[in-house]
Amino acid sequence: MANKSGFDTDTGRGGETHQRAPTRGSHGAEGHLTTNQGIRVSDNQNSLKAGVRGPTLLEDFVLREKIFHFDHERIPERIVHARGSAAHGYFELYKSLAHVTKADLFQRAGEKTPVFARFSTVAGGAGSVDTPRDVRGFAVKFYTQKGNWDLVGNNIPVFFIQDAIKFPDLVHAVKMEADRAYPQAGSAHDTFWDWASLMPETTHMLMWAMSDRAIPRSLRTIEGFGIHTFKLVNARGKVTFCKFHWKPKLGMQSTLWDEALKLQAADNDYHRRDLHESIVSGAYPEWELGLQMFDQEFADAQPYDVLDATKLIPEEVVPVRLVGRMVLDRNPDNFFAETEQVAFCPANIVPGLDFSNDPLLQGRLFSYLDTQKSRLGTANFHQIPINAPKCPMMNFQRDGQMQMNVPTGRANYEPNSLAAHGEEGGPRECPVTGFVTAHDRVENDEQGDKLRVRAELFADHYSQARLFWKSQTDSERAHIASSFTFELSKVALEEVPARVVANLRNVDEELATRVAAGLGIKVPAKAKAARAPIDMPPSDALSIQKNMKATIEGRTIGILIADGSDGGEIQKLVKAVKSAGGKTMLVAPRVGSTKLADGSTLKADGQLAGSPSQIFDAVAIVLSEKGCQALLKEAAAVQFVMDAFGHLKAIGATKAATRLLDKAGVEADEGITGLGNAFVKAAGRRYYAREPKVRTLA
Ligand code: HDE
Repeated sequence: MANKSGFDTDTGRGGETHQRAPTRGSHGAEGHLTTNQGIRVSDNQNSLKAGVRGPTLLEDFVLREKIFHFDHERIPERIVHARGSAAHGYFELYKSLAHVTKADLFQRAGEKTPVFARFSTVAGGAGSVDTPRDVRGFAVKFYTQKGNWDLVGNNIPVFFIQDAIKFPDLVHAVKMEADRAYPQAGSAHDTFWDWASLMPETTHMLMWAMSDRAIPRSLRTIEGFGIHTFKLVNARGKVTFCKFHWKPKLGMQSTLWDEALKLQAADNDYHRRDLHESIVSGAYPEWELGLQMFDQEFADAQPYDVLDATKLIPEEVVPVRLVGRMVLDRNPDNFFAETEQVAFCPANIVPGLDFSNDPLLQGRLFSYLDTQKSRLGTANFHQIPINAPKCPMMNFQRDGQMQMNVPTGRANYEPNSLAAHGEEGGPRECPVTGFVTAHDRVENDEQGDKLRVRAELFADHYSQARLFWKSQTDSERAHIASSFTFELSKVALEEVPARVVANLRNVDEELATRVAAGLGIKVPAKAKAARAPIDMPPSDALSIQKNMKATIEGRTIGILIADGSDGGEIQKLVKAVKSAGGKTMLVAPRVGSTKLADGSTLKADGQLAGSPSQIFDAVAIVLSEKGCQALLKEAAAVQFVMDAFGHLKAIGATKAATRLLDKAGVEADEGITGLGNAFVKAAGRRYYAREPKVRTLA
């Protein structure tokens, strides 16, 4: 018979209509299950009912508490940068920077400061894919001994706009369109390009966003930038201007557009998984922190304004001094508690650093604190462990929703004389060690007037867009022209593509002509430039391809095998890749068991149908004649090889696999090798020279 919990005491089996899980008190249990009030729960399978088939009772506080909590598990996602992945780690200083900054974390060579870094896309929602064409956020919280410093940057050194007042317009335009709620994570649509085409100040950033920077291979292979000019302040109060850079240890690496599109289908979580798995495997992601330092005299002599976030300072003009490294060596324990609840804020700076008057930065100083109140629901969000400083924190702020601390005593105001009466008096300000705003004179032509204006050099919208274009390789230029063409081909508002091309004519006539030809439109009259662009010397540092590392360190090689493959050959290859710092993944038509040449069986890591070659950096095709014959009939195998070739990857193959390579249209070049060392060496690169053979670019 059924007892009150629906459990058949006679047979030990659940009844037909009220089954219970057979795991009570068994596998992996640790301690007693309780409610949030600490009451032990007797039955976590059945709600309380009036009779076996009767209605559920309102008094079931166990059920109500569980569902109540579940109903409120989500918080508002970030308005921008909603999709993100993060990790813990440390920053290690190479050499003391005491001569330029008194910031505590920059004083002692070799000292490590704990960090939490979150990477993100910008436009998509929290559940969107990892690989759209988009800017990547690069936000780092340094838990220094003198308070938290947040360096909240992107993987592109400039931004779309110059003044914070345009940010809501930018974000509204780029996010999914208001009425139809698509596209969800990309800029290739009417409203973005309508807005951008009317905002010439976006031109430089558009060049970057249309380049391969916006389709990175891995979060581990992106650069990071603080973008704005900041100030370093030393113990004597001397100010040095500074721009922050992060340089990835693995070098930069991007995907191709066709590959990025196919990655969206192959693995929505491609970047998140890559970050997580690399940390699990001990291949810790690493970046070096670099500083570009300059003074007012330098700033005054440049043909651009260092307070304008649409401009960069070429590294060839002010070198990037590498001052330390960041290593991410620990995955979050809980995504929600850490990655979701982390609250970055550019206003979080420590003594020794300061803001510049960049009008975009100034707006950000307000926005982030404000947004946290609406996301995390309380002014006490700094008490959440991931946000709390790791140094002492004392003040007279009290109460508020979700106050987690229990402040003692009566001293919730200052000044007070309670200490004189034997009571706790609380902390006091310190003019010596406290944060002091760096000396700065607010000056403008009309001293003292309140003005809604921009400084003169902000009007130059094209010189640096041209600098970027001139600094790219031919292949990178073809990618940029093709992305403009692709994105604008998705725009239905007729006059918009022409408006973009009219702007591009101020950047480079050839670029404008290529985009117009790609779109099949007439080259329009040049847009009137608010300020005539100038020519700046090209900067190699702006190109990805000129700065790639030929290495398989941190990369993954897909090895396609089938019945009849040679186990010895597979093993040799796996060993060679591993000793060069790479990872391998065996792919076979059946994941369970592949029958090798010697009759033994091998379990693959991935099934061919679900492991297309776009998830790998290079592929090896290890087949016997018989195996090759069988795979000639597998569309996924042909596609595997065809995409690897089309995505300009190295392909190493056994002689017996030749017919499969032929069927996939593979033509010989430097990247097509046998197995062995030649392949391991070739696998560290992409073969951009192959591209004209596989696709027509603008
Ligand atoms: Fe942000 N930005 N932003 N932004 N931003 C946010 O803060 C904002 C800008 C950046 O991983 C929001 O917590 C304004 C530039 C990153 O949690 C919000 C302006 C740069 C992240 C916000 C900018 C960034 C954000 C959304 C123009 C590169 C994700 C939720 C004045 C230097 C941080 C939140 C993370 C997030 C506002 C422009 C980078 C709404 C008003 C420029 C990496 O406060």
